[in-house]
Amino acid sequence: MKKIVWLTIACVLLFSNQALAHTGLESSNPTQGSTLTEQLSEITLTFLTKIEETSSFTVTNSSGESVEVSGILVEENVMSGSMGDSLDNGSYKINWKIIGADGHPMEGVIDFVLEAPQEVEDVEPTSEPIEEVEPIASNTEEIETSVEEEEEKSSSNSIIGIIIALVVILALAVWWMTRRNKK
Ligand SMILES: [Cu+2]
Repeated sequence: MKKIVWLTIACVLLFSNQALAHTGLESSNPTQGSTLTEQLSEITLTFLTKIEETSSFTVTNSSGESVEVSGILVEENVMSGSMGDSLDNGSYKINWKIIGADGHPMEGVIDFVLEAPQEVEDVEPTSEPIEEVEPIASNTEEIETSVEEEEEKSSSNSIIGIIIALVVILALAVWWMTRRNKK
């Protein structure tokens, strides 16, 4: 921590005659804290100064797993990358790590939430199996695997919702019965 403070002071002293030499994030797409209602195809980070080509970024989902980003490109003060597959709805973090024009390494995080309409039907067949409704009628083995698969998806929310509803109903039933017994 001390090192960073000294480095920052050194940077400010060395480049005080050029106010913009000390790099920081100027703008980004998506912006910090934003909620997207459309699929994200590209991420763009714009910095205050030119950045080193070794600069990079990663994207992680709410479980901390990294999401594929392809073709990260650094051009002057702009760093961009394309999102490989369409993302599931949920919250994400863009973790950027750059070296500015003054050689000062910096990093930061941009949070965003994706709430796009999920294309489930009439989509070209993808490698990802889309069997979210059928397993109810079939055997338990299939249900187990599909539950695992769905854990990462936003549809797990509805399962949690059903479980919560069942627990609430059960609790109410128990409460009602004990109450009745006491009378
Ligand atoms: Cu600096």
